[in-house]
Amino acid sequence: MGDAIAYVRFARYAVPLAAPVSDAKVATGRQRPLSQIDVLTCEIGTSDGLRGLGFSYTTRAGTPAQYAHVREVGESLLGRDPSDIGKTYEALLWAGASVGRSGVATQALAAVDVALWDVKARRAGLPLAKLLGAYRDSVRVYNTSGGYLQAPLDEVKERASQSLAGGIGGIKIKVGQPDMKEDLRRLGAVREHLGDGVPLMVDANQQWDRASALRFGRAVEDFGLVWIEEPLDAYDTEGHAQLAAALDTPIATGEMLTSVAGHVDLIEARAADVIQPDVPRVGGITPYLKVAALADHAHTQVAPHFVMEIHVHLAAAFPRESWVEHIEWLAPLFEERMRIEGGRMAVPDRPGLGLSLAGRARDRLIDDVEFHGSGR
Ligand code: SMN
Ligand code: MG
Repeated sequence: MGDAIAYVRFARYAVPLAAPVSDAKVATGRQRPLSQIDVLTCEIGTSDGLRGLGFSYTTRAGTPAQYAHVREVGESLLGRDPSDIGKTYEALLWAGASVGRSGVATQALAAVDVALWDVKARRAGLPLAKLLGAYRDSVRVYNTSGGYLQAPLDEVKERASQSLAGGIGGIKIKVGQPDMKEDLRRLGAVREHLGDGVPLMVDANQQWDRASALRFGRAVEDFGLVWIEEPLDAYDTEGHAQLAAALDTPIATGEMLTSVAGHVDLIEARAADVIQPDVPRVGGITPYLKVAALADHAHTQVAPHFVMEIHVHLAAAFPRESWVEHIEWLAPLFEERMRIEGGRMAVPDRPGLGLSLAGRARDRLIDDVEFHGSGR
């Protein structure tokens, strides 16, 4: 007799940042500084006594809509075999077919999908990376959270030094300000501070036009950057392809895309050297694995965006070694801490994702709902 989903809880949390951060979207006046991350969690309990935890997130807006969506379609999880992830995902897609197969709808399903993968790996008694098939037991890790634009240069340098002293292997800083000279000044100073040997990336958060991106890219060819991230609008596939062909420095993008189809466009157009899918944004681990397989088939690198807690497993299970992104913002929600040493993040050796909700997460709770099966 198969196992069955007996309990589902959805909850939404607001996790404030220690201090607001600004990227280029703030510098160009398109967004306000980011002061919190909104998170949708999904907890699943099964009749075999297994548990699973998944989550999705948004910045600035969206989690209330995701929560409303799973409140409507989530009860239909009860009684389903938690091992049949693809079938269950499809059933939820059909239940919410009116709102489509991308964006808010599938970001909401991401929380469910991640929880189901967590159940599956826990049942096997394996870390998720091992269930999928790991190539390594740790992944190179770079820090982003110290390199935002509101931070004065001295603070960026200080945070970078702290990161490296704490075992982080690379540093990413934000660029894309209206005054490109200011970007180049900060980048030059950080490169000088770190020395040539430290892997360094920049992230323009989509704020250049094609000509500016090319100008910046040419100006920094000698910096040996690991990549230039989101130089252009996230949907400008052709512009990214032209830029990637024109520059030696690798181009990275993909964090904003909310469907497999969006990533297929990038991969087929050879628009990026490094594809950056994000499990919650792309709709879960199930669609992420499709993107990763297609990227690998096209000999393209994959460096997942944000949520290191999930992505360390997926990056460890990808044939080409790349990077995971160290951003500590979700730490208040979880009991466990990621282990970082020698420039690498260790894959947790606990079953599943190796995550549990911290008791103190209750302080960040906004709303929750539970569904209970009749029991068998
Ligand atoms: C970023 C965006 C959204 C959440 C976390 C981080 C950022 C990055 O653009 O790529 O680091
Ligand atoms: Mg980015």
